[in-house]
Amino acid sequence: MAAADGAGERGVFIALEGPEGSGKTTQVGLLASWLRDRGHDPVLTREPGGTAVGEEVRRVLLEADNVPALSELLLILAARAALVDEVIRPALAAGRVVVTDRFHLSTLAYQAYGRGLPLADVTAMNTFATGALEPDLTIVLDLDAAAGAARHAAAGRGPDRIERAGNEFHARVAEAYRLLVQEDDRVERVDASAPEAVVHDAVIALLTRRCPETFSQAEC
Ligand code: T5A
Repeated sequence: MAAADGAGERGVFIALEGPEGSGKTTQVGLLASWLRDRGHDPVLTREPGGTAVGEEVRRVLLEADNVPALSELLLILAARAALVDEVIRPALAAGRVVVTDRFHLSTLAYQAYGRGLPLADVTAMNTFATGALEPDLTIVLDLDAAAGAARHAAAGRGPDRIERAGNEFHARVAEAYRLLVQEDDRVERVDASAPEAVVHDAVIALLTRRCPETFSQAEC
């Protein structure tokens, strides 16, 4: 298998991305079942989170009253550095499939396009935090911000600090994802307004097309 960071033979790294309520957690679960049915033993993780440090950072990010934008970025990258070091790189080195619920595209969408931090600085700091590790394939679940918020409301889920950032902020985030899909050929879009099973089929179609060696016959 090809290594996105030039580290040699390794597993496959998949990121699911998208705005609030776009169905990432749901699709990670469906994808994990699909992978297990085919004999894989995937490593599943989420951001921020996935390590002891990361879960503490997640609590601060989602629950603290006031987190300045630059502090928010640095906290997210602190959590990501731990996740990459403790979970993702070891799993890839062991040849595992790693599926993460959010990764660096979230930081570009939320902290650069959403909060207004300089894109070049956010990109450079992310590269430093991850040692330039990037997913082999990122799938953006594309959904309008209002539709995602409506799903949360329907599920009776109260908003966390970032979800309370306002309609304009979340519209910028959703639009940023659409832009980011166009800028990187390792990023693909799926229409997340479709029913869960239809979205799942689209995710699998992308995986088998983009990573056929692992998921059907040829290479990622
Ligand atoms: N953050 C994170 C940053 O600002 N920068 C970063 O770099 C990173 C990594 C994380 C927060 O941190 C921010 C972004 C976030 O604000 P979180 O709780 O993990 O917080 O937030 P989300 O990742 O957005 O998780 P959500 O639970 O809000 O959304 P999901 O996972 O996209 O959606 P899911 O699967 O939980 O589904 C939401 C609801 O919709 C239903 C589900 O049943 C559920 O009720 N649903 C569907 N309904 C209809 N049709 C479908 N296709 C559906 N799929 C799911």
